[in-house]
Amino acid sequence: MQRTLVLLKPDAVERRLIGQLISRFEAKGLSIVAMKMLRVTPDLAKQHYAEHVEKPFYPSLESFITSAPIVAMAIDGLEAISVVREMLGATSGLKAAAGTIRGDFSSSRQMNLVHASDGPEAAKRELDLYFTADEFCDHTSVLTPFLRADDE
Ligand code: FUP
Repeated sequence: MQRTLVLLKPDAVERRLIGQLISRFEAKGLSIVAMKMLRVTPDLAKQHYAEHVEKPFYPSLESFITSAPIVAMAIDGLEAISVVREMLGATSGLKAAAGTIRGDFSSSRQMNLVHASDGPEAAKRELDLYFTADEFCDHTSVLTPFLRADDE
């Protein structure tokens, strides 16, 4: 079982897509175990995108990610980190495969709607940026026996 951080970015909120996007993760059988709406500050943006802060595109990226509220979620599931990344598709909506979130809803490299952690270390670091330990609502759905076999 893995836990990953998912952000529905300002474009998702402004375009009124958060319901459709959350539905995709629910339909897949993943579990949302924490969720909040917040405004990313420039300071949080610099922490979140630490690896990109020195890059030429960073000022534009920070301007975008702080431009409107976001929805942050912690999502649990088997292999959740790679499963969610596959659901997002390639970084640019212009390159992302049809059927992925970015492929279906985005035509941009920057306004690509959703962020998700790209590995276990990033997931831990990013979850700590957005949530405190008492904000995770761990639970086992009564539907679990219909979502996967005991030995999966
Ligand atoms: P991803 O892991 O798919 O979110 O993509 P990256 O970590 O490579 O990039 C982080 C964010 O920077 C992406 F959401 C897109 C954005 N970006 C730009 O805005 N301009 C660029 O030239 C490259 C990335």
